[in-house]
Amino acid sequence: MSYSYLFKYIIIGDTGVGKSCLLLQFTDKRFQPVHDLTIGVEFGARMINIDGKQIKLQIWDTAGQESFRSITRSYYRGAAGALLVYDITRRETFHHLTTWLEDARRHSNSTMTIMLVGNKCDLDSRRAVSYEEGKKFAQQHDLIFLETSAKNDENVEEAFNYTARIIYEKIEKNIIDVTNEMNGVKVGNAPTATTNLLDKPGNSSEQGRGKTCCG
Ligand SMILES: Nc1nc2c(ncn2[C@@H]2O[C@H](COP(=O)(O)OP(=O)(O)OP(=O)(O)O)[C@@H](O)[C@H]2O)c(=O)[nH]1
Ligand SMILES: [Mg+2]
Repeated sequence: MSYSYLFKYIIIGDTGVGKSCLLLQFTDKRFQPVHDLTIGVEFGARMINIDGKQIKLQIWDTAGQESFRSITRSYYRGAAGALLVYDITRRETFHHLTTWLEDARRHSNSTMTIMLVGNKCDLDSRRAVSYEEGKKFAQQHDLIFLETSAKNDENVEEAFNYTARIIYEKIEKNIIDVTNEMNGVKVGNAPTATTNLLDKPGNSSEQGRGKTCCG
């Protein structure tokens, strides 16, 4: 399957916030109720469609546990997009965003697009961080923002797609230099417009998940 562009993403945030579940919902349309702790880094991929162009998303799902932090750092470089995730029911995961952001900014390229994701919005009765607080933090730090539920598949597509659209617009405006692969974008060989038949999970042979190093 050819694509016009390949975008590399990284998913970061504290352990247990739902990073792997967001990826699983996006690639496989499934929810995993048990915390299957990520060791090192896992990998997922899916095709999406923007303005009639096939875009392949290659997504690195990192381990939130502190002991894996140095492995995570080596994945920032070469990412075009990052999903920075916290859990709306656990306030400490929101507090730690500043540290995550410092790490992301220090180790990534300057054009990386960061989407702030407040996950588990289905657990509204246990909410510890308001929507407004999330939104304000995003505005202060120049991030895009969405609340999601990996469980109920709310805003999951949007989180990945919205990030891709911003990256796509940065390419169109020459803000991202696509000749430098360290910017997390690869130009493919699909010159013509395609239908969006493949813009669905489960329909693409390019889709997949896997495990990589565990340091
Ligand atoms: N209610 C609810 N639970 C969720 C949601 N997303 C994830 N969970 C649960 O939260 C737990 C942790 O999810 P994971 O996706 O494994 O968390 P993670 O961020 O990948 O954690 P690490 O791999 O340790 O960094 C699991 O028990 C999930 O079922 C959600 O949107 N709503
Ligand atoms: Mg995980």
